[in-house]
Amino acid sequence: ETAILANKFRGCLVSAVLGDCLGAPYEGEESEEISKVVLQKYFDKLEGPYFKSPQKMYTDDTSMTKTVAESLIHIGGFDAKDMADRFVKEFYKDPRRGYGQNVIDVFAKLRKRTTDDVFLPAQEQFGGSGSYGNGGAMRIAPVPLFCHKSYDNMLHVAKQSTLITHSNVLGINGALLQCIAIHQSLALNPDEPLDVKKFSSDLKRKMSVIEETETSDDDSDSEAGNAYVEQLEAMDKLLEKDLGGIPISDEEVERTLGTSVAALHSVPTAIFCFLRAQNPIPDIKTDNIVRRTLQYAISLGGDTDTIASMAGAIAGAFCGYEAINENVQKHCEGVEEAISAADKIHSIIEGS
Ligand code: R7I
Ligand code: MG
Ligand code: MG
Ligand code: MG
Repeated sequence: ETAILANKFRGCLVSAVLGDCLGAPYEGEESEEISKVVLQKYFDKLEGPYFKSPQKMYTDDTSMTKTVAESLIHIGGFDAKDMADRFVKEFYKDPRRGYGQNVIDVFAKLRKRTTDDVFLPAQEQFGGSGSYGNGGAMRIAPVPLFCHKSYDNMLHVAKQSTLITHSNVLGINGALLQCIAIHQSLALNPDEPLDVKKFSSDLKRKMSVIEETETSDDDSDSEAGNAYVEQLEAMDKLLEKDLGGIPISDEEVERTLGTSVAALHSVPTAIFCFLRAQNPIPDIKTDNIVRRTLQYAISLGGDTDTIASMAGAIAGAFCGYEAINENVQKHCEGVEEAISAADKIHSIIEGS
C-alpha cells in the first residue's frame, strides 16, 4: 500500500511538470487558434521513439512548486519565513520563468523587508485586496502529499503557504480547492472507474464548509460568498451534458468556467478537465487518462501551462507514475527533480 502511495506522489508531481512544460508554448492563445490536429501530433511525437529535441522548459508554476516542496522537506513541516525566503531566492536566481506581473512586487518587498511578517507584502497587493491570481493554486501540489494524513493540517498549510503571495479570499480558496482535489485523487483506486459525481459532490461539500466559514467569521471580506461552490455547480452541469452525450464546445467551457489567470476561472476548469477526461473526448486519440487530461486542458487555450499543470497534478495523483508515458518525460525540464521531491516527501511521512 505504501508503494502505491509513493507511486501516486510521483505521478502527481511529474504530471504537474508535464502540464507546465507542454502547456507553456500555448499560454495566452485562444482555443480556436490551437488546432486539435496539431496538438494530437505534438503529443504523438513527444510520446513516440525518443529523439533529442525539443526540450520543453518549465515556467514559474514548476519553479514555485519545487520551492514549496524543498521548504517542506528541509524544515520537515511548514515554516512561512523559510518558504518566503526560498521563493525570493529562487525568483532572483532565475527570474525569467514567466512569473505573474504583480507577484514580482511581492518578491521585491519581501527581499527588502525589515520585519519578520512575511505576509504583509501580499496583503498590500491590488490596493489592499490582495491577488486573486492562480499562483497559490498552481504550486500547491506538494502540500496534499506532505499533509495527506491530516486533512485539517493540510488546509492550514495550504492557506498559510498561499498567503505569502496571495491574500485575496478567491486566491486562497482556489488553492484550497486544488489541494482538496489532489487529496481526493490520492485516496482513490485507479483500477476502478472514477465516480465523477461523487468526486464532485465531495468537493462541493468541503468547499461549502470553507466558504461558509469565510463569510461568517471574516467580516472584512465577505463578498466572495459561495463563488467556488457555484463554479462547481456549473461544472456539474457541463459534466452531466457530456455524460448525456450532448457535445460541449471549448467556447462553452471558456464562457462557463473560464481559462484565465484568475484562480476562480482556472482551478474549477482544471478539475473539470480531469473529470471529463475519465471518458473519451472528441479529437483526442489516446486511452491514457493523464495524457487525455493534459491534451484537453491545453486545447482550451488561455492559461494553458497552469490549467494543464493543475489538471495534471490531480490526474497523476489518481493514476500514479506508472501511467505516465516515459518518452514524454524526457522532453520536459524538471522531471527528475519532481521524482526526487516526491520520494523525499514520501519517505518523511512514512518514516514518522
Ligand atoms: O497569481 P500569480 O502568481 O500568476 C500566476 C500566473 C500563472 O498563469 C503563471 O503561469 C504565470 O503566467 O502567472 O501572479 P499575480 O501577479 O499575483 O496574478 C496574476 C494576474 O492576475 C495579475 O498580473 C493580474 O493581471 C491578475 N489579478 C488581478 N487583477 C486585478 N485585480 C490578480 N489579482 C487581481 C486583482 O485583484
Ligand atoms: Mg479549440
Ligand atoms: Mg507559468
Ligand atoms: Mg500560467
